[in-house]
Amino acid sequence: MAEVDLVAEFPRPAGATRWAEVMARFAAGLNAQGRRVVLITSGGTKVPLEARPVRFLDNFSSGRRGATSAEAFLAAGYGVLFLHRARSAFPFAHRFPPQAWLSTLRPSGASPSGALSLEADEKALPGFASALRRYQEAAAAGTFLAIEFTTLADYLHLLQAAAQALSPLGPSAMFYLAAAVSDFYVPASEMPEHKIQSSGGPLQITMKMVPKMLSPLVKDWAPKAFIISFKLETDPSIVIDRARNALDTYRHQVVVANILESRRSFVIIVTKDSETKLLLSEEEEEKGIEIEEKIVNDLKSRHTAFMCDKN
Ligand code: 9Z3
Repeated sequence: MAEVDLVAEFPRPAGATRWAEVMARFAAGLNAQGRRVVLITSGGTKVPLEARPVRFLDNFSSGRRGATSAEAFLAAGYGVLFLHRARSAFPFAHRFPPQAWLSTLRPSGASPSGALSLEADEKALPGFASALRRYQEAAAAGTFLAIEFTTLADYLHLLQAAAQALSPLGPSAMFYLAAAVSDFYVPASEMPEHKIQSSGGPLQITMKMVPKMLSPLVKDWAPKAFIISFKLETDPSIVIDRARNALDTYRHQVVVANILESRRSFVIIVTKDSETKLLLSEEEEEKGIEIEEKIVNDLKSRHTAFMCDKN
C-alpha cells in the first residue's frame, strides 16, 4: 500500500530544508566515527487556534526529562540531536536560571583585547563551571546539535527530517521520544482567520486527532533504529496497560511509563517481555542523582543488546 504522507497537511516551518541538511551532516560525521546517535525530543508543542494566532493550546512539559537525559547520553558517549521546544529546559543550562547567576556572577574586568572576566563564589553557583566545561567539550567535539520547535507543525516536520537524517545509521540510532506532543489540533482549513471574539459567548472548539507519527517512524522513516516512546498518565492503574498497548500497536522496542506527579523519581521501562521499575531513593535525591541517569544507563545496555542482535 502506498505510504500516506501524514506530515504534509501541516504547514512546513521556515528553515526546514536547511535544518534537514544540518542534521544529515551531523549524523553522517558521527556515523563515520562509529558513534551511536540519539535523537531526543523534549518539551511540549504549541497548537494555534486561529490563523493569525493570538491563542494556543499548550501543555505542562518543562523539558527537564529531555535536557537531563541529553547530558547523560553525552556522558555515555552518544552523539545527541536535541529537538526541543524553544525556551524549554536546555542541557547544562537548565539548573542555572537567571535568578541564580544575576546576583552571584560579578564582572571583574575587561582586557584591552575585549575579553570579559566574570567572578563568582564556587559555593554560590555549585556545578556551574563543570556544566560550562561539559557543554563546551561537547560543542567542540561536534557531538551535540540542538534544534528548536514551537508549534506542533514545526515538531512534526523536524521529527520527520531528523528520522531521515538518522536512517543511514541503522541500529546505531536511538530515538528517545520524551516530548509531550499534542493529540489534538485545528486544521488550517477550519481555523478562523482573526482573533476569536469573546463577544461571541462561551467558546466551543472541535479539534482533530493528530496522526500518531510513531507509526510511520517505525515502519518507514527509521525501520532499523532502536525506538523508545514515553507514556504519561495521571492514573497509575492504567499506565502499564497503555504502555503495552502502544508496544502492540507500533511494534517498537521500549516504552518508558511515567505518572505526572512521580515522574522525577519513578518510571517503568516496559518492553514486549519485561517490566523494569527504576526508583530514585531519597538518599540518591539528596546526593543530586537524577532519575534520567538510571533511565539512560538502562537504555544504553538495551541498545547494545539490540545492536548485537542485528549484526
Ligand atoms: C513523557 O512522558 C515525559 O517523561 C514528560 C517529562 C513529558 C512527562 P518534563 O518535560 O516531563 O520533564 O516536565 N513524555 C511523553 C508524553 C506523551 O505525551 N506521550 C504520549 C502519550 O502518553 C505518547 S507519545 O500518549
